[in-house]
Amino acid sequence: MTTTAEQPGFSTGQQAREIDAVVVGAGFAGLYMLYRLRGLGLSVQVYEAGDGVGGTWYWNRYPGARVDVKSMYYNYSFDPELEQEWEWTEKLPPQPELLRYINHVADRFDLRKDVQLRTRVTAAIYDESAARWQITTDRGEVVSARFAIMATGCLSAPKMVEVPGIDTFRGRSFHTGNWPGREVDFSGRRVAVIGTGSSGVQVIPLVAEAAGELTVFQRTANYVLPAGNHALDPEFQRDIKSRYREVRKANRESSFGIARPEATKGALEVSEDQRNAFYRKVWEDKDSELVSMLTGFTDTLTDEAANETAAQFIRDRIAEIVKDPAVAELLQPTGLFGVKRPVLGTDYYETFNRPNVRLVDVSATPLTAITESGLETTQESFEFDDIIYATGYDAMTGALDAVDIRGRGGASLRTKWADGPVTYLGLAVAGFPNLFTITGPGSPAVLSNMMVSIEQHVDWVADAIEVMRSKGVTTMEAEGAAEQAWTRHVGEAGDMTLYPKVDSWYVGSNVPGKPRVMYAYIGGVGAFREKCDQVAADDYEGFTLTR
Ligand code: N01
Repeated sequence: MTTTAEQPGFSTGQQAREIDAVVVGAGFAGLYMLYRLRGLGLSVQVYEAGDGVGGTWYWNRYPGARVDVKSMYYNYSFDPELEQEWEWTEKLPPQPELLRYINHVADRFDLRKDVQLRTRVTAAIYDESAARWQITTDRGEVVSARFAIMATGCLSAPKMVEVPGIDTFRGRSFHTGNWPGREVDFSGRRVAVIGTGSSGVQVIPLVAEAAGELTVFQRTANYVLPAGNHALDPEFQRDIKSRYREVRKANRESSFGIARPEATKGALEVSEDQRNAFYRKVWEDKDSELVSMLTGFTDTLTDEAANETAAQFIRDRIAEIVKDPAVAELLQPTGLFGVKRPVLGTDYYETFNRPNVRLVDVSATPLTAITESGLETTQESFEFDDIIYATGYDAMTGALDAVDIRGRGGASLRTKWADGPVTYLGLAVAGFPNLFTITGPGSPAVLSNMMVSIEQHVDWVADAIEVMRSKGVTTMEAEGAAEQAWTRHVGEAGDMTLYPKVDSWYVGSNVPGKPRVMYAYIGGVGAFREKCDQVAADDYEGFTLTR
């Protein structure tokens, strides 16, 4: 909209590049934020570093990349026609289909005209006298916006290995989270994959099929459950579409953003046979969810002995699949199940039966260097044509830390978060008025179906901006006490579970020097939504609104 004096607190539209809102990132979050803000009549500029929209599904173009939440639940719910007209083809859609979907959304709602691609936001500086954000890009542009909305993604700042020599390697190097947009041919080549998280588990079987030799460098074995992916049954798709409102509501009110039958008993309250029958059903059922194994009993995520029953069931399956007992043993995780991100795989363990695949345990013999011709561990030198880094992300805070964000008094967000992120509801930060983080640290985000969390956060922010406008409010800012209390609550909720007991990116331990705290809120998307709605209903309790 062209902002006018009748709408107090908004730009007058007289200065070039004075706009209402900047949105950083054009993934699922950024595009929906644009859609909502445009619906309110705001002038919006979206900046996106990639040369296409899609966020995660633009960058993760590696072979085998696919989402591990069912297609029917991993899509936008905001437009009833969109959700009816789009036909999903698989239970777990592959990256190209997801990218087609998000491009379809961009075209269908004419979103591209406000998205500037190939542009990275480098700084966001708050100008207190004007109550506006000065946003600078790597193209040297500066815009002034009333609102700065960071839709930068939770897993979008790739992390490399911490050994010297990465730039010296003369072969081809890839990071799964920054994969080229062309097909990469591995036929007959000697390939290394470092990392066995979700990305490694997806890429390894497909590279193994093509490569001459594949060497997998594993530091921590992962619990990998069968994905059970299959072509989507048209009847199932029709059924969900016929009752989508009810399905969406149930997902929104659930814990993980995927409605599940409520568990009533602990794993140790039933007999071993009953327990194992449940685990086997989940393992074999092609309609299982990523969270099925976690949600069958009340205590899998809170009680070590209960957790161990699921862990042992999976170890036993690994031993059945992998023929070489020494390799099987290396692939069997020893830690807790499910509190490091659970992983779905297709033919993952079977891949280690192939004659061209070797597993190297880099917990026993750590990587020491990347060399011109390959890499070295404490025990051996390896030569490769290609190295694939499936080494993950500086999660939750990495993409925000990459921007120089300065609030009141020039205070830096990086400095404020030096001991771990402090936010109110993962949405806002004291000292940073009118800056919102979509699925920011301290929100359920990565501990949920991301689509449910993204839509909830975007809707909350858009609704708040609408209320501000109707009441003539210029700035909305989290109060220090509210964010301290919320951040404490996020930590305490984590402490009631087994999550903090395990090294993982959920607690920041994958990045050397990163503060060890709980980066996401485990209280569940249903409870979190209620809290956010309550805050709004109570005149934005915990926020200071300035006229
Ligand atoms: O990253 P990760 P990812 N030396 O951090 C290893 C989402 N996702 O990209 O476990 C040796 O999980 C590291 O070892 P360790 C999903 O939320 C979803 O796989 O730290 N190894 C680990 O094995 C997921 O959780 C989908 O000991 C090193 C691996 O690299 C998140 O993204 C698909 C090392 C990193 O695993 C991140 O997944 C893909 C070193 N120096 C991703 N540094 C789906 O929807 C790291 N490692 C299916």
